[in-house]
Amino acid sequence: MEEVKGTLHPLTLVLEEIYGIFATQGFSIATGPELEDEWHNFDALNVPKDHPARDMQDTFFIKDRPGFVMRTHTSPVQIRYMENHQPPFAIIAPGKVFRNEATDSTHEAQFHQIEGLVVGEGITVENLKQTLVSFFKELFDENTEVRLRPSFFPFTEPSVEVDVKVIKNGEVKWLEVAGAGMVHPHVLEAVGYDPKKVTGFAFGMGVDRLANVKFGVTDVRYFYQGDLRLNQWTC
Ligand code: 2U9
Repeated sequence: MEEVKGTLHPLTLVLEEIYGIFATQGFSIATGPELEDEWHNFDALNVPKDHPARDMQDTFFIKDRPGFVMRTHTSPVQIRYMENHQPPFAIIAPGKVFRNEATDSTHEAQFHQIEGLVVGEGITVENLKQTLVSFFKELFDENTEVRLRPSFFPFTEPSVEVDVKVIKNGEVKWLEVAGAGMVHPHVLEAVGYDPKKVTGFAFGMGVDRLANVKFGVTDVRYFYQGDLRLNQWTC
């Protein structure tokens, strides 16, 4: 029988590479609970009570624990961090997140995110842009071009969507790889900071999606099926 050698999971490989890149930029790693209260997951992040993300169709609510949800992003980790630390700081928050939605090749009910948060005096959108450009050049290659497009998120203002340019079979394609923005003043106020004194930027990206792009895995669901054929993409 052919010998099958194990490797680290593609998500682990991508995550470890990402940690390395952000470590050289001075970020430390913060983690937190997967079961969250609605205040840390939504209210503190300026997500309105009637926002569709709070709908039963999008979020896993916990029957036995009213007021608790499976976190829909790793942003509550950063709310908890800010409750216990004063600026300046630079952190990344990696981890599993949960969405109550139908699955297909680009969507899973659980996936991994990595978010980043930098808060201090005089932090600007230029700092955000430079951080993301350096990051994607390091993760993909030095010639990677990065494009920011205006967008909207409740927790950032202004907000942008981040695309990287890839050339596949001679064809130019812009792929969306992250969302980002300047932290909304309401979010800074929610943790007791004074938005007149400090500003911050934040970004978020789907790790499964980055692993797709990096290794050419065509379906995010493969990451959770324990199929050893995943090896062929990463060896
Ligand atoms: C705090 C304040 C703001 C994190 C951000 C995004 C934009 C974003 C998506 C990317 C793909 C989620 O995995 S995904 O579906 N994320 O577009 N995330 S800004 O903003 C924060 C985080 C924490 C305290």
